[in-house]
Amino acid sequence: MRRRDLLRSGAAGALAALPIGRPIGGVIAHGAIAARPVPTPDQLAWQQRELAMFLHLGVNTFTDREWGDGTESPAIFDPARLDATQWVRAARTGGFRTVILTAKHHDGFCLWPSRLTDHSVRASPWRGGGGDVVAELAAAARSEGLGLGLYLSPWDRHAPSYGQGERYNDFYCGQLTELLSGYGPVAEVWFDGANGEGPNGRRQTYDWPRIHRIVRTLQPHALIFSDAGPDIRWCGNERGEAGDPNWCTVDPAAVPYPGADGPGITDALQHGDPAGSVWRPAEADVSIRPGWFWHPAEDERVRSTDDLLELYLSSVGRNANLLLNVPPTTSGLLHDSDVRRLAEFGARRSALLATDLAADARRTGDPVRRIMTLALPAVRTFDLISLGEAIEHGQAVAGYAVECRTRDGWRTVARGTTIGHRRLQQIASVAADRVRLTVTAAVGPVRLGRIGLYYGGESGR
Ligand code: FUL
Repeated sequence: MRRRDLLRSGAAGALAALPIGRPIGGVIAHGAIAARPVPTPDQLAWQQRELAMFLHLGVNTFTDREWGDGTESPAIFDPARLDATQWVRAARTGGFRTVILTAKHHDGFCLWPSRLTDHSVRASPWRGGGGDVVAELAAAARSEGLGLGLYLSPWDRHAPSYGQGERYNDFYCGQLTELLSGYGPVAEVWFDGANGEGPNGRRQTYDWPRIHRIVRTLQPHALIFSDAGPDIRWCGNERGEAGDPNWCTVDPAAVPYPGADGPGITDALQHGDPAGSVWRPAEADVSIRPGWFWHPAEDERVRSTDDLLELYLSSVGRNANLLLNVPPTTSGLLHDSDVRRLAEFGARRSALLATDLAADARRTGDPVRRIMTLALPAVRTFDLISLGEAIEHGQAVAGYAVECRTRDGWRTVARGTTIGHRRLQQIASVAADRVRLTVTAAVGPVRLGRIGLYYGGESGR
């Protein structure tokens, strides 16, 4: 049954009343509840990384467009000052742990010298035709300790074989093989759902099982992103907003293939499904500017630091990862404004989360009543609560409340739905010496992680 049906059919009460695991001699008894999905070690590590940076670069950078039509000449591609180390350092300073490059966008132009097409950097004036953006980024990411991700658009508006079934699938799988075998470890492979017409007006049916097999064989630790997973799902919008609630579990039938359209799909991507049979956490992608590619007219429209913090709260703070796009300019460098903004974002986020006011609290738990109490050594003022579940055991919390003991007695300061890896909840500033978290609804055994309390004041907003 889908989540919406659960709620509509009145089964929500049953959901809330589901028993949770009770410790009996150190063992969690799950009663009649079937085993719930848990992340693989790679999915868990991915979710703990929280932040990735997207890099959209290609012929569009030079035509000032968002989608090329495949007729662009490689002669226009010349990012003469390209410095992947600058990109990676800017990402690291902002706290990003992975960089994901558009190795090929919908226009079909390849940022690596693919042996399968002439439509690549090899035909461009950049580095005299001897350059390879993927190689430069892979080397920079490795030396700065960041993961590498690659976006290879299935939709190719240049390839003559596009729309010709097997012929294009062979071509696409060949390109994927080049990328996954030539550049060391790849952490994430990003499959966009766009499936438009090719140069001959025909559409292509992608061979997803074959594509996935290639990734699994060549890069067994790489996670596959697409609307339909299988490892990471799209959050359902390009605004960087995860749903609330947001489950890491999904019903795999809800979004059967990338780019699937129809009623309920956005909802399924946004919220996941508490009854879902597979673990498929959400990634929230959004750009630091209005467009994905660099446009000079948008240099004044780089998101503010406040805005980036809001994005962090609406993605990572809602149990999703944030994939923030920062596009290189025609020079091949990130624009100064973007670099500055990334650094400010990193500094503001670190300052906000630097002091956990609950670090020295005495914690007492009542797992049977699903309550955890923090006794602070003194009255403390905070306005941000960080909650987490130990998701290696799955995700179970469907509702919670946070109460605080203030000068005027106990009062509820926050209520919410899912927690998952992380739930960051801003509240009106409160001064309290006791904090109580109560899980009000759960769909399985609850394993709470740490509770953190922070104070951002004006700067945390
Ligand atoms: C979309 C694409 O069409 C955009 O150009 C961009 O690459 C975005 C991340 O995905 O579907």
